[in-house]
Amino acid sequence: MTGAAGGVGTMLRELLPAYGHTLRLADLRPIPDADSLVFDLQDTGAVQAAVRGVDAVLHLGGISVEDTFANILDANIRGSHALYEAVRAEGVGRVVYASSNHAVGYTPLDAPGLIGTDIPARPDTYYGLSKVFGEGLASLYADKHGVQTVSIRIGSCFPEPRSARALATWLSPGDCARLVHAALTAPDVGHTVVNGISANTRAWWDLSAARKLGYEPQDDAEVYADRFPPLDPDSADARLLGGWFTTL
Ligand code: NAI
Ligand code: 15L
Repeated sequence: MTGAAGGVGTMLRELLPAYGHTLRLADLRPIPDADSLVFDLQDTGAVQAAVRGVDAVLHLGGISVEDTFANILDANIRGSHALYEAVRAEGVGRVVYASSNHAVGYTPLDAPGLIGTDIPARPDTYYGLSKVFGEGLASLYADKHGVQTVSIRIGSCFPEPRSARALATWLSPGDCARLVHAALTAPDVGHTVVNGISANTRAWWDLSAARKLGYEPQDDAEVYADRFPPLDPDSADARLLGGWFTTL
């Protein structure tokens, strides 16, 4: 697990062992009270040593918000390339990649029906652009080198929804673990892209690709609805998939 010291990594470190997974943890930062490998994803030698002998990589590491292009280039683009190259060199069978809604953030929300994964890339930031690149790496290494890859376009994965927008985009920690477990274990995934949210009443994302992997979400952000004022219909959060990231 790259990015194991981060928010999602911290939740999944707790939850994934119950599914039978043994974790090797890695991050740029040390993790208090846990054995982990500490290195920058751009350090190709360290990355290759870290993936040696594992069955799969859960790739969460990198910059998780908008930043300068130089920083995104180093951590997310060069870093993810180093990771996939190490996976190829060491014969690792599978990568589950934390992509993001911001890879398709300029998708309008006013079309009828739910939005699937068969839509064009429409990144809303340099960060979202790096997720398009990450999904491209997953496709390339699946086709050219036979690595099984699942790219999960995560909505908003936090212990609880943080905004009215997240009533649509929330991926609960429990559902995140369920989805990652499905992505790690479903047979013959080839190169698969799935949307990653809970069973939210207000969802505008279609989960059929994730369900095909065996994902059965159990949570719904609606139980938090009374915490937030209604979304302004003219706001980016109401009009565009990537919400306020489109305004950055
Ligand atoms: P986070 O920012 O809390 O964790 C990311 C981790 O990556 C950090 O611990 C950081 O030290 C590490 N990292 C950054 N640059 C690195 C480098 N060059 N080398 C090695 N490690 C590096 O982010 P969070 O929320 O845990 O997200 C995890 C992944 O999921 C990220 O890739 C993020 O883009 C993606 N994601 C998260 C969403 C969310 O709602 N939490 C939504 C969509 C995608
Ligand atoms: C993301 O991709 C970010 O990593 C996370 O911090 C949230 O901002 C999330 O998207 C979101 O759209 O809520």
